[in-house]
Amino acid sequence: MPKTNFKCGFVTLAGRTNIGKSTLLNQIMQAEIAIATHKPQTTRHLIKGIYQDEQCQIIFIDSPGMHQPADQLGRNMRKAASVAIQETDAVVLLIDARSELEIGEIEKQIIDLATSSNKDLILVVNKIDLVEKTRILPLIQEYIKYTDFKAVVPISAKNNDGIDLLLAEIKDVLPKNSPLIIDGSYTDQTERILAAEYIRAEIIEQISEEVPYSVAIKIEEFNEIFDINHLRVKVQIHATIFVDRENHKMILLGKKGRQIAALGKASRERISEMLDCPCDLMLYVKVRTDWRNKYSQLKELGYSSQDLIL
Ligand SMILES: Nc1nc2c(ncn2[C@@H]2O[C@H](COP(=O)(O)OP(=O)(O)OP(=O)(O)O)[C@@H](O)[C@H]2O)c(=O)[nH]1
Ligand SMILES: [Mg+2]
Repeated sequence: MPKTNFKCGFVTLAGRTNIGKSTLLNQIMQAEIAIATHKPQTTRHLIKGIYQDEQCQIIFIDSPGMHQPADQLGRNMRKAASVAIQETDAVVLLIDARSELEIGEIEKQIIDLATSSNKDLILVVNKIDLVEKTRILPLIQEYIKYTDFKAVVPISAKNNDGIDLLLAEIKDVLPKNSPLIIDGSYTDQTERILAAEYIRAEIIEQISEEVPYSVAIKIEEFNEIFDINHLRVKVQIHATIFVDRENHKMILLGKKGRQIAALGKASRERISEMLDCPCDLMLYVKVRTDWRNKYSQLKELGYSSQDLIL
């Protein structure tokens, strides 16, 4: 059945790190498909969220925040973000409502990359809950002096404010197309990936300083147990947390293993809720020196530039 006026396309959420891209994606999808935390460089790979209504299908791509990379992992993350801007139909550039009244270097790079690849650009001023309304217009004026935006939308991703308007503006710029994804899925994030990401989110939230940046999670086992009616009654997960220094391992384990126990408990609750069934979670911690700069280890942990993009 051809849907002549149906619209469908790819939309990349771009912006500096910690600006609220993943929070916005989760809010649109009404599900935690991308972990969002108060610390920068949370998102490491491209994450698809597929929004669909009567008139359109929007394939959102949440990308790692643009930042100056400090290691090979960072360079791969930046490459993934650049590809996501170049290979999409439209780019939503998120900026912080609290920014100085000038365009930041990172924002310029994103705008230039999007315009040189002929992408439609939508400007989103996020975190408007944190500022006086009078601050927003002068900031927008700086941006529209620099380039043409198809639309400008102030939002609070956290408070779900302005998001309907943003969706309407996105629909406007999408090409006419039949739905590209027809299997009814709403994300490309599997339960295994989400389980690993929820463990990483707990580490980011519970542990301070640089430890979360040195962490990679590998799901070693994911065993589903079914009853005689084929209903899933339990999932047993074994996961290894890799760190790149011995003292980071000590911090993760904590005194008398208290820290790892707390991480296990919180992660298990979060994962059980996502799986909608009880789960047993075993966590192991291993040291792999400088894994963030070693190609073979980045590949094994799913962080080669190819893995981040696909
Ligand atoms: N007050 C307020 N906080 C927000 C808003 N949107 C996001 N945040 C907070 O900003 C922080 C970063 O949010 P993320 O969604 O992880 O940001 P991100 O752009 O995905 O960050 P990276 O993945 O590191 O690039 C979190 O603590 C969010 O709760 C908002 O509209 N208002
Ligand atoms: Mg993110």
